[in-house]
Amino acid sequence: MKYIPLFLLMMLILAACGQASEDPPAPVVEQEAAPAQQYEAVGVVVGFIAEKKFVNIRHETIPGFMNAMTMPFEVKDSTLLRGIHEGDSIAFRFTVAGGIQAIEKRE
Ligand SMILES: [Cu+2]
Repeated sequence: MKYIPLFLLMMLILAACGQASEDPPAPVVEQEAAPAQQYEAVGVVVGFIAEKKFVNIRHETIPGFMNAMTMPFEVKDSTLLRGIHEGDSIAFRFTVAGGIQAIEKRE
């Protein structure tokens, strides 16, 4: 009965293969960086801080981000604040890490 050991060996190999294939696949690492989430908001300019590197804004509720409040926002580039004055109603777009990316007066 020489075929029995061979049969058992085959079973062992198959079992080993089966075991290997049950290992969870290696996680796929997402290499593409997601673009930073941008938020749109409206508010009123309350003041400027540190040579217009920051603008204090009384902003309305920003859906999915925060309730209405007055807070300073960093500005990507102080030239964005040209023509923007205290008391202006504004619409602006920002990212959490990059600050205000665009700002404009509202009618
Ligand atoms: Cu806020």
